[in-house]
Amino acid sequence: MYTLYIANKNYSSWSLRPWVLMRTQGIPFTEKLIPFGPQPAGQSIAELTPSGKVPCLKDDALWVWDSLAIVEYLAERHPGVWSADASARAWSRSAAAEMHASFGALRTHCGMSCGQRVMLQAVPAAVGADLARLSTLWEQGLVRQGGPFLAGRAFTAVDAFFAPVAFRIQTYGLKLSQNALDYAARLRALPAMQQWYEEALAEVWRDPEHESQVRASGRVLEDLRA
Ligand SMILES: N[C@@H](CCC(=O)N[C@@H](CS)C(=O)NCC(=O)O)C(=O)O
Repeated sequence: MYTLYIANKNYSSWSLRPWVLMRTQGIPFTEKLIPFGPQPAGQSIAELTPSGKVPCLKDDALWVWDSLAIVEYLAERHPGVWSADASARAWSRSAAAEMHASFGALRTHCGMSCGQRVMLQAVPAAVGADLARLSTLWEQGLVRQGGPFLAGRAFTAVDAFFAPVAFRIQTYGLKLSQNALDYAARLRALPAMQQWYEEALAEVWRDPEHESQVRASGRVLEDLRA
C-alpha cells in the first residue's frame, strides 16, 4: 500500500504532482500531510522523509522521493501514467523534465498559494519569458497529440507536472495564449484538482515564509482561505 507524504495543499506545488496523478488515475494511496513549520519532535518534514522534502512515496518499506522519481516508479507499476504512444511519451517526458528543471522565474516570483488572488507589482522579463515558453509548449502538445490533454485524450503524468501552474495562473491572473489559458482551466476543472483546491482553502495553517513570498510579489486582492 502506498503512503504519499505531502505538505500544505495551499502552497506545496511539488506535492500536487503525484497526488493529482494518483487520484486521477485511481491509484489508491494513504495521504500523510505534514504542514510546513515547527512540528512536535520527530514529526517534521525534515525528520520524517529521507530527503527532508516532500513529496515522498512510501511503498511498504521502500521510500521513493522527488516528484519525477515517484512518477517513474508509478509508471513501472501502473499502465497509463505516461502515454502508450512512444512519440507522445517522448514529448511528454521532455516537457515534464523541462518543467522539473526550468521555469525558475515563474516559481520564484509566483509561488503557489491556491487560496489567494494577487495583483503582481510587475511582470519581470524572466517571468514573461517563462509564460511565453509555457504557451508555446502547451499549444505544441495540444496540437501534436490532439488534446484535450497534453499527451492526447487522457490526463497523464505530463499534465500532472503542469498542474501547479494552473493554480498559479488563477492566483496571479497570468497572461498566456487563449489556448493555454483554456488548457489551464481544463486542469482546474478536474475533480481531483477541485478536491485539492477545496482542501487547500479549508487549511488554517499559515507559513510565514510562503506568506511573505506572496506579499513580496504583489498586492493581495483576496484571500479565500479559512
Ligand atoms: N525536486 C523536488 C522538490 C521538492 C521540494 O522542494 N519540496 C518542498 C515543498 S514543496 C519541501 O519539501 N521543502 C521542505 C521544507 O520547506 O520544509 C521534487 O520534485 O519533489
